[in-house]
Amino acid sequence: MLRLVDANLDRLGEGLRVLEDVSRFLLNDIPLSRRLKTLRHNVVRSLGPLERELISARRVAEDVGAPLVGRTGAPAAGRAAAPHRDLPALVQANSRRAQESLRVLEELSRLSGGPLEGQAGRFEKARFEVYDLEQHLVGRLLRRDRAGRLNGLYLVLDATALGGRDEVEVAAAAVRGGARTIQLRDKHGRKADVLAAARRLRALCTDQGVLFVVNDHIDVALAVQADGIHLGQDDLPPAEARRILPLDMLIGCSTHSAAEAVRAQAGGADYVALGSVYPTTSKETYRLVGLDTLRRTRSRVSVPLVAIGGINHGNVREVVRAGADAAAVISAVLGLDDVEAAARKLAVKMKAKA
Ligand code: TZP
Ligand code: MG
Repeated sequence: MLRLVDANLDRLGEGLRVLEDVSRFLLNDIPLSRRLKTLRHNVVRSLGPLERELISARRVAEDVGAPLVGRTGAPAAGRAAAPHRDLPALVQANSRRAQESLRVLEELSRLSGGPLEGQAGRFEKARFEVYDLEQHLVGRLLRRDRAGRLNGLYLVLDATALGGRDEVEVAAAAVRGGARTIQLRDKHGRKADVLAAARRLRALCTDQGVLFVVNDHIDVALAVQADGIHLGQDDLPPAEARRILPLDMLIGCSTHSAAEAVRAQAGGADYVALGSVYPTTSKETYRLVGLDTLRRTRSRVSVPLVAIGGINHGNVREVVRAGADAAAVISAVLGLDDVEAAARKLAVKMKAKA
C-alpha cells in the first residue's frame, strides 16, 4: 500500500512540475507557475511523518512496471515513451498523469485504516484544479503559436474606407502585396452583411495562410471561426470574452497607454494594439500616444504589439524600431487605388534590416 501511495505521489509531483516549468519558462507566466507550485506543495509535500515511511517503502528495482531499471539495474529494452506531437500535447499528457494520480490517491484515501484515510476531499479538490489548469495552459499555448504569426503588415479593412470596392478583392490585393493579417472593421453595417463579408474574408485568409480578425462582432467571429476578435476599451473585457470564445481564438485589445496595455495583457489579451501613434484622419476622435509611449509599452508587455494610427511608408520604419511587431493601417493602403503596390511598399519597409 505505501509503495502504491509513493508511486502516485511521485507521478503527481512530476506531472505538476512539467506544467509549472512550461508556465514559468515558456509562457513567462509567474502567477500561473506560482499557482502550480502551491498546488504541488500542498498535495505532494504536506504529508508530515508519512513522507519518511513512503521513502522507506520504496522498492524501485522490484517494481514490475519500472520502465528503465531492471532488477540488475540495467536499462530495460524497448520501453521508450512515445514522443509528444507538440507542446499542448505534452501539457495534456502531463495533466493526465497528475489527474490520474490524484484519482488513485483519492480512492486510496477512502480505504478505512489506510495511510491516507480522511484525505479524499483534498485530492479531489486538487484534481478539479488540475482540470482547470490544463484547459488554461493548453489554451495559452495554442494562442501563443497563433499570436506568433502576428507580425508585419496588418490591414484594417474599414468598411467606410472601401469606397464601393469589393472587400475580398481589396483584401486579396493587400495579401498579394504582403499583408499578414486582415481585420474586418464594420461599425455601421447590418449584421447579415457583416457576416457575409466575414465568411468570404475567412475563406480568403485560410486559403492564403494569413490571420483573419473581426472587430467588435464576437458573434460573427464565432460564426466564421475567425482567428481573432478585436475589442476596444468599451467592449467586453478580455477576461469575459475569453469565457465564451474557443480556446484557440485570439483576443486583441485596443489600448491608448502603456498602463492600459499592461491591464489588457493581464486580463488575457493575446495581443495589444496601441494608438494613435500619429495623427490620423480615419478616426474622428482619437488619443495621440506617440513613439515614446510605443517604446514604453514595448518594454512592459510581452504579447505581440501592434502599432496603429497614421502609419505610412514614411514612418513605418520608426514604428518597427520602437518595438512594434506589426503595423496596422487603414488609409496608407485603402486610400490608394493600387492597394497591392501600397501594401507592398509598407511590407517591404517593415522587413528591411536596420
Ligand atoms: N485606432 C486608432 S487610430 C485608428 C484606429 C482604428 C485609425 C487608423 O487608421 P489610419 O488611416 O491608418 O491612420
Ligand atoms: Mg470595438
